[in-house]
Amino acid sequence: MTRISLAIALATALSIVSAVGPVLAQALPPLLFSEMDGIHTLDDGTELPFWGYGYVAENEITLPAPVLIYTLDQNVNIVFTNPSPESHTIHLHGLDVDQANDGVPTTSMFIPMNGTGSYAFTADHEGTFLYHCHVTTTLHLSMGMYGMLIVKRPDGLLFEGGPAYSTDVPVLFSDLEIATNLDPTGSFPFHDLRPDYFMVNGFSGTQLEEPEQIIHYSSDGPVALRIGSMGYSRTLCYFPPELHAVCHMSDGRALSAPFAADTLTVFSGERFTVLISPDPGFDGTIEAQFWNAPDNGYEQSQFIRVRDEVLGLDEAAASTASLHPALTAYPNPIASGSGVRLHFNSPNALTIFDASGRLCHNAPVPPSGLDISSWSAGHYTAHTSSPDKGTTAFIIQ
Ligand SMILES: [Cu+2]
Repeated sequence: MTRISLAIALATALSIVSAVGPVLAQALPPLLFSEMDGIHTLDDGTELPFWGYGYVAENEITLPAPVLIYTLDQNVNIVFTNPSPESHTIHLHGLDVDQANDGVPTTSMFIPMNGTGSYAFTADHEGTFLYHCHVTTTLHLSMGMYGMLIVKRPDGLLFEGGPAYSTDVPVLFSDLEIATNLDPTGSFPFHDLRPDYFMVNGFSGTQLEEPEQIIHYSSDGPVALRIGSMGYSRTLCYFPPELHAVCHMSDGRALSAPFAADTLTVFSGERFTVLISPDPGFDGTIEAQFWNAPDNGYEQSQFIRVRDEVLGLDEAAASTASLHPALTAYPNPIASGSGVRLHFNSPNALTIFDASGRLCHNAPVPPSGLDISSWSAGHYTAHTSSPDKGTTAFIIQ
């Protein structure tokens, strides 16, 4: 591919990517630098120090780092300078690069203070990948040195012989522990790290309701969610049935059998590519539940809004339930005692009966879902109050 055609292909890919969703613009060429003096503002106004990467051209580090987007078979050379007071690297997580360019410092190189290095590789597999610093990894990762890397095909297919789609939206989960970021030189047992903040692309709470964080979709085709985690928490995603979510790729490879996903568990370092084909007029959320690693306890949920672009940036649908009166439970079936919570696509009160006709629930279901951990295995039916009068069945296994 000539330099000009490559530039056109990249520009086309980037304009597609930037059409919707939380995407950071890509500067070319990818000259990256790192610093250790970032300040990240959280949803509650808290400002926490972080370490990170940024584009040299923008002279600013971000949390997470810029999304790096390459085209399949592109020869990539990431030039990385480090004016910060400690050594850092760029580890290309999940990419099959050679050892010298892998960013594991002891087997490739450190980039010391005021040093510059480069990481060269051919982007020979399409998929969703990550990058992060590999120096004292637990600490440098906790401090914020991570980002997403996407390799796209120029033909608009997700992978060779795979489905076509319209747009890419990165969805990177991560978390922050206040104590670590305030005192990175303190001694923290990382196996017991208990994050205080849980983020999607660096944002949480009402920040995710900002127009630029909302995934706007059109009738052009499915949206590819590039899901990854760089957090210490386990993240459990809930996809409402109106999204018709199908997981096609895992850890940078196509799945031999795509599966319809109403839930997806994402551990640190994992990546999934999920296509969503939302119903027209949909305006709802994907819930991301964060569960801590030390005792697998539920911590918090973040909500990623998905909205039909015909509804505009600020105009919410009057009611998703009125647009989609068919009541649905998700996930369904659901495992008892799994800690997973049951959701419904209705804000109305529900009455739920078990197979013997016993009343099990009669109230609205909270946005965090219904705790069914103490419910017996079996078949249940749920009925909405007016105005929908919808009914659905679900199974607890
Ligand atoms: Cu580092």
